[in-house]
Amino acid sequence: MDFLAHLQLSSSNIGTSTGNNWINSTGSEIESFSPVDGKSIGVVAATDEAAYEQVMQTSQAAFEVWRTWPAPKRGEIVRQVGNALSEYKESLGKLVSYEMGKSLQEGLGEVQEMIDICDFAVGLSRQLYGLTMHSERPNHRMYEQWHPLGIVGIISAFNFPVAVWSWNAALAWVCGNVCVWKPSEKTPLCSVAVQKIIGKVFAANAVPEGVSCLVQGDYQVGEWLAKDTRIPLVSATGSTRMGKAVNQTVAGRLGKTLLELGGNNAIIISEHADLEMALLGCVFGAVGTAGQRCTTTRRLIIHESVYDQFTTTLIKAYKQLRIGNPLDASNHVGPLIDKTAVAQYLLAIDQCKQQGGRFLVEGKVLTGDEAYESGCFVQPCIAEVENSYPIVQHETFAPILYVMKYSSLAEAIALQNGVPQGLSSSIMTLNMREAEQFLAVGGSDCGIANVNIGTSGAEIGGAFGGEKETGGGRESGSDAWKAYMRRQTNTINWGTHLPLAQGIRFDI
Ligand code: UN1
Repeated sequence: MDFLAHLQLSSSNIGTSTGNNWINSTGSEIESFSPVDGKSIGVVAATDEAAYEQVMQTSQAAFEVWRTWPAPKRGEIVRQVGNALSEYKESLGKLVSYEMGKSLQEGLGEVQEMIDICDFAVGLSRQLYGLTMHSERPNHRMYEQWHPLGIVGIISAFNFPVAVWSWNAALAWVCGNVCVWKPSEKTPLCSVAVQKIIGKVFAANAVPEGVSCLVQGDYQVGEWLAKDTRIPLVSATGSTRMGKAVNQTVAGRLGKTLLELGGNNAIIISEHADLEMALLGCVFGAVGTAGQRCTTTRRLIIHESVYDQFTTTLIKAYKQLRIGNPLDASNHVGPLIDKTAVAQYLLAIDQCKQQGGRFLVEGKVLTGDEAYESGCFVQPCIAEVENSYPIVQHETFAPILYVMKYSSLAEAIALQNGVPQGLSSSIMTLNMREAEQFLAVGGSDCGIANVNIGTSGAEIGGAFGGEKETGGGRESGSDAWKAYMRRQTNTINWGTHLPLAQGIRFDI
């Protein structure tokens, strides 16, 4: 495991940091076990209240300085962060794969996503544009400008232990904010490794201590962030249940949230689809990251005329999947994150059967091979269902793919939309009218709607997020940066009179 040494990780790590200072904490030990081999990778201490307070005070002071740095200068720091991540791409990708369990290809892809968002943020640092307006009054000028918010709290999930944080941090920083990151307690070492990489860049550029902070812990530390009135924006990625709790707490103090929660993403396979291409998109979407992306393909809605043909090839493809150590590049699928996730997978399969589901590829926990010793490897499975089954309406973070038939496109779209979540969606079709109908008003109700592409694997350049129980937030590309800033409208009178708007007369 030379990547651990390269990333300066040891068996015991301090987990709380304000950049280059690592703060001792008496919080309980969080031990990170690899789902790949079940071995302990290392421990970090959870952040206790005193360490949290130190982090908050340091980041508050850092904001006063950082916000005065010109945005392109902040962008220059982010450019260097991107370069440093490129240097460490191999090691960090391996750590992501080893601590989280996704395939090495996907681990490397996750680090690439961090590098990409840094590039994007560098450009953005010269483009935080406001509009100018025409005043109704003579000799007046109106415009709007964007100011940073302050401390951005970032709560990230285990499934993208580094990339989703970087979408938030890279944008937040160029906008002039400072960040306090609480990673998932299931993947603390990825966050420590990233913080160390950043720390070097920050030290070389005399970035104030506190611009990038790290705290560790479970939902309780998340609650501290949600309650803390010093944090104007909390960006949270995770389950809908977690997001609702964060949202209620932050809304209770009229703070802002940016939520990226559960998905229940479907691909519609039309009778006009290129079925070979569709197959690849469906399989990668369903089994990539072992079904633990929020963009994972959970449902296939297949036209009745191609249903038998498509499910037959799908079953064949599932039989060819190589499941095993994700660091071995020849494997397609790694383990689930832990045994709790395995239990949830088994429970969902049980419930699916009870509710009437018929399995085309049976699910099971894999055993009998040394490679499966951690107990976290499961067989990706496929079940024929009705969309209305409670289990199909629910996001189970595991490789369980539900398939169903449709006869008209309107019906397919209704099925696609007929779940509480609204993150990602796709249609596989070569028929232009169908594609456009899927994208038009009355089509997909999701934040992401693709044509001839699966539901996962979005590029950083677009705004990422979804509707309904997905939480409504938008991160990453497009104009998602606006969530990290406050808008100020300025009206300037450069004339010699004080005319009032709306023609009101007020003479004294
Ligand atoms: C997530 O699962 O939380 O679109 C994020 C994708 C990735 C990001 C997923 N770029 O699948």
